[in-house]
Amino acid sequence: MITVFSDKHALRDANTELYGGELVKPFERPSRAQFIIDRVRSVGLGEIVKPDEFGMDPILAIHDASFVGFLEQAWSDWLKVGYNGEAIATCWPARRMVQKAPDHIDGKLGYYSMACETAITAGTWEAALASANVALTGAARLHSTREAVFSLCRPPGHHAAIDMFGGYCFFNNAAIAAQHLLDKGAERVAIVDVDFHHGNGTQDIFYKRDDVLFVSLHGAPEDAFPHFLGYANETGEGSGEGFTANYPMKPGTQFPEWRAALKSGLRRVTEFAPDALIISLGVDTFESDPISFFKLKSDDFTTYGRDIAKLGLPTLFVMEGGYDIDEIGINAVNVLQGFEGNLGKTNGTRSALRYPV
Ligand code: SP5
Ligand code: ZN
Repeated sequence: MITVFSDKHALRDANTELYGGELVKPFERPSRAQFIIDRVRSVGLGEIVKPDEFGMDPILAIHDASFVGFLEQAWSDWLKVGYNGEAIATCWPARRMVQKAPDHIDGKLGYYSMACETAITAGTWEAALASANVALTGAARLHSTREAVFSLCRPPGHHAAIDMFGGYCFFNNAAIAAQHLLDKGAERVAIVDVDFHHGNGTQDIFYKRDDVLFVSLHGAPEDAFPHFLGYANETGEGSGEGFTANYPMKPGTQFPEWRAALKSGLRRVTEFAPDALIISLGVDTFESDPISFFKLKSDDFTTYGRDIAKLGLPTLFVMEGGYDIDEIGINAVNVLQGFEGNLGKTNGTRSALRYPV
């Protein structure tokens, strides 16, 4: 399997995350991607390629132009005000307040964010752009080769909504990749989000659409971030009704229950009959992840990679979360090896996509 990777991820290196009332070194840090790429190399997963540049159009196909403009300017706006720390939101347009972007950076940060653990810093814009290009390059390669691709995105993307950043995410890499496949001729794309956290951003983006099926397995909103989306009764709206499926699970959930939810979600994918499958690959479901509460073991990642391969669909893996950094490379690459191991030589991803090139 080819891996798409950019060194520019390292430009996203914040010093602060608000966690438990303290400003700590962020869980989402550059060494995450380093451990994963090291593992890709050490197991010989396949060729590693750099991303191509796609410009702003595929990002603007998903995100509001005003939000993208805000992200581009946020760090310099923050510096202009004369603050010393990293750019963190402190107030939001909450219930019964005016939903309008103000002029001051303090207000803009609140207007364009869904959480405040995520600081904007000097290299954030460039790294987020490179991450989107990693996803787009993966989508383009999947389209032209029909072989599974691993887009080693960092920063992650699935909490980024049409006009909000947060949850360590700025651009929704998986959504941008899905739209790119549709624009290249795919009729339907399925996204299965196996990150521990609910993919609120991806759900938001496709909630009213019937050309993208969104399936998410995650810690239940009662107990887990992002807390305000991801209930089982959220199933889509308008023509999107029935094209969102949520599987919230309780603290302490072990692999058998998680795998049953995955199999149910994968049946939904099969019924949808997509031209391509995107996996939002977070490995924060691991038993010793520091911020999550599922109990998957390293071998379980291999097992579910195999389950995904059984669908026989052209598949793009897009990296999301995972914060047990010592094990992140093993767990992420186990999914990919499980996927490949089940395919043999004449596998589904090598069969033709059903739409013309
Ligand atoms: C991409 C991704 O995985 N983003 C996750 C963002 C989580 N940010 C907020 C975390 C709050 C964690 N509270 C957990 C308490 C555990 N003791
Ligand atoms: Zn996560």
